[in-house]
Amino acid sequence: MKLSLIAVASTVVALSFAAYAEDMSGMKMDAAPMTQQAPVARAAGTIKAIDGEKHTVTIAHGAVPVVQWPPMTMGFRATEAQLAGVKVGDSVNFEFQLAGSTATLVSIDVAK
Ligand SMILES: [Cu+2]
Repeated sequence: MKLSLIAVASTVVALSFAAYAEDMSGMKMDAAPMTQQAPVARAAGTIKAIDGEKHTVTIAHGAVPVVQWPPMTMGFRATEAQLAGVKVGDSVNFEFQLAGSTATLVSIDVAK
């Protein structure tokens, strides 16, 4: 963890590391360091709602230890193509990236 923090710090030398550390103070300490590209997490769940206007899909998902989530029902940002491939009630396996409190789908597949 320390080594990866040092690696991240060295990539943001153009920025103030003090400000960076301050931004991170509200985050869980064992969460991955925030970089331009958040790590991709995987989860499984059931589609509860689809909003084609807001481009969100509400999924009741299981626990996601990598981001310290218990099972919950929540919205994910999704592309039109991702929304077109699923319907309410589908069991899905999906990948997402978390940026702050916004979770964005990377991929979503209906479980066979
Ligand atoms: Cu969640």
